[in-house]
Amino acid sequence: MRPKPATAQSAAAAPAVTGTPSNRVIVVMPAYNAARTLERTYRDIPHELVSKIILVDDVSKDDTVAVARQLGLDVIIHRQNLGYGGNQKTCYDAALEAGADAVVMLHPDYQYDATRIPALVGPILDGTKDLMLGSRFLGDPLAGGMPRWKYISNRFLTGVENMVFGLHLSEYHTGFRAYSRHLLETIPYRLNSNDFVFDQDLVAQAVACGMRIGEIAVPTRYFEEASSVNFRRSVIYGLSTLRVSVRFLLHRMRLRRSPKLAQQKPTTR
Ligand SMILES: Nc1nc2c(ncn2[C@@H]2O[C@H](COP(=O)(O)OP(=O)(O)O)[C@@H](O)[C@H]2O)c(=O)[nH]1
Ligand SMILES: [Mg+2]
Repeated sequence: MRPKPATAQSAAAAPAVTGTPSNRVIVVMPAYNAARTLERTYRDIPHELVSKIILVDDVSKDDTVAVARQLGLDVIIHRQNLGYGGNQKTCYDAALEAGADAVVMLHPDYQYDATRIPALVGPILDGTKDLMLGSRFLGDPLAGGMPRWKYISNRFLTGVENMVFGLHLSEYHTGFRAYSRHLLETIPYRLNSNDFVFDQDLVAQAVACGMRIGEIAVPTRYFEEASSVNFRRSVIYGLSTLRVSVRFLLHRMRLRRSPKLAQQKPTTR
């Protein structure tokens, strides 16, 4: 059947600027207490490239939801706080449901430079990559205010993960990422941790499922509202990251199969 030509009326009903239907870019924001930084983050998004912005609120104690609604975002509210990983599960379910071809995860705390979205998502849209990471370590993270102890632990964990995954990435601990629909439909991200280590679970799954991974340089920005992860949480995160690496090795060596690292049954695409 030939597509109906757009009428003036249907064109008027369409959102002002969207990605083309075959290149639907959806930005997801896992949010927790982001009221003070959300608008700034939103303003930097290249809206001409993005079809939809979905914010999932993890029971914030501030006005995150009110600000998000004022900005016209699609807002989903958790009934209880699930944590950073649990929040992302809702984000990706919603983005797939909304027909995303590429999904960008952007923290609403203004920590990452949203003007870099076109460079980040480009290799997904042209079909050359399935996972893109915005790396602060291709620039100068210390000059951007990254605390020295975070810098050192990031370097150490990245070295371990490069060895285990057989890759040469400059960092795995960025919260600025883009995914292809194919990746999100293939890896069982619902089985991942609800905590911060979700991001590392996801990279291990991407490698185990043969996804193509790339990175671009992004600036580092640290300031008061940009990070809630204190030393104790970081130690837990570091140990959990090492556990992800061990699980991956055991799976690869066929010593202990992990359901997390197996592909999902393909859905109809
Ligand atoms: N701390 C925390 N952050 C959450 C939660 N759900 C979603 N987030 C979001 O996750 C992002 C990362 O958290 P953040 O404290 O900035 O971590 P860091 O920048 O890696 O030190 C923020 O943008 C939060 O808005 C949650 O339950 N707890
Ligand atoms: Mg942050």
